[in-house]
Amino acid sequence: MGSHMHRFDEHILVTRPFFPDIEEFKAGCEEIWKNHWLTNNGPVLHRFQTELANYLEVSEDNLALFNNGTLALELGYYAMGLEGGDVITTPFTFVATSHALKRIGATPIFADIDPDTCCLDPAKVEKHITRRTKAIVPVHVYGNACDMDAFNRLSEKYGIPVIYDAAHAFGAKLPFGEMSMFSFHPTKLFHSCEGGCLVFKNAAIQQSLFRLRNFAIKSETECDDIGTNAKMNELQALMGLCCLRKINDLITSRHRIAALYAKAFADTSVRWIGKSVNDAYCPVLFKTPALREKVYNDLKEKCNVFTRRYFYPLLTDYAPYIYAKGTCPIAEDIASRVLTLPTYYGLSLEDVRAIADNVLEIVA
Ligand code: T4K
Repeated sequence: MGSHMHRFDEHILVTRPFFPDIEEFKAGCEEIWKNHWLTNNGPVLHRFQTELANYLEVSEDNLALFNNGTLALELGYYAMGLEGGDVITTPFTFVATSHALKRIGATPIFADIDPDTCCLDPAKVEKHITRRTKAIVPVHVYGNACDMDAFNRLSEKYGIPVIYDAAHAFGAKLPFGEMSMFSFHPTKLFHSCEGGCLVFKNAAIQQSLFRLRNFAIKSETECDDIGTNAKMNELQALMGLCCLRKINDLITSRHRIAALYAKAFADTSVRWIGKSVNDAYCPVLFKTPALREKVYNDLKEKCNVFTRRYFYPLLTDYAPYIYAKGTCPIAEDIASRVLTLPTYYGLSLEDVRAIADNVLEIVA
């Protein structure tokens, strides 16, 4: 172990969920206890929906809440009629982006990414558009904004919708496209224990989304489609409401941490690739895959710091998508060299500095 490396007494994980003030949460629980209502469209869910719509500056008619981001995506894709079609998307993402497509019987077609943003490259997408293409699904990876103008142009030119997996982009205030999905998983900068939300242009699909998340039950005696159970419950909604009150602090702390990493890695061999609007993640790129592995392992074993290789392996290395292996060389290269460093509300700047110094010591 290098003489200057710092070993943390308590382990540092890549992220840690935010816990709101417990008294505030307890007060909300008391209300839920009085209401005697736990799920299925309860009053707290409605309040969360209203406050979220205000925060996102959309009408409540253009938003729907779900019990997690994956089911939000699945039902969003389904409501947009993507089943049976091809959908052009990125392999450099969490598996949920494509799993949700496969689960409704759509076929993910993978196009390569832009090495600067790590997001789907619109120029690469165009080559894959055929008569079977039903949509484009880019991901704002790490909260880095996709080239939305270029995707808009493709959408208009070919008459196909763009649906953003914005799981990482809450608080980034980016345009929503035809539809955007936000994940409220506790590893995200904003959360509701588990949860997810869709924001969509066409308010007419809201009712079908509401039905689909409740088994597609239409009335006590009618069920007209194959829906699922994707309802957000009252405790999730309460957690969301409590976290929303702290959203500005949550984002500010992410910005401070990212700025410090960026400064520490400036003019070094470690490339800071955070171009994120909300600094949800802190990704860096190493010169070689071997160096990335060394940093990942040394941080874990010698420093008690547990980073993550988001997103490695690439989706096209996983069994369901192996048919596309080797088709996206830029994504493959970045997946083999990237590492996301710890960031969360409550991580001290002193600790960030020590983590960055450890990284620099390991690569020296
Ligand atoms: N699209 C994209 C682009 C996504 O990134 C995601 C989710 C989705 C769609 C789907 O949205 P959701 O259905 O999840 O709402 C984690 C999350 O489980 C997943 O939500 C997230 N992306 C993905 C990027 O990260 P893992 O397998 O890395 O989770 P895990 O359990 O290893 O946790 C990560 C770190 O956080 C660990 O160091 C432990 C720590 N942790 C985690 C939890 C849950 C805690 O300290 N406390 C906790 O309560 O997937």
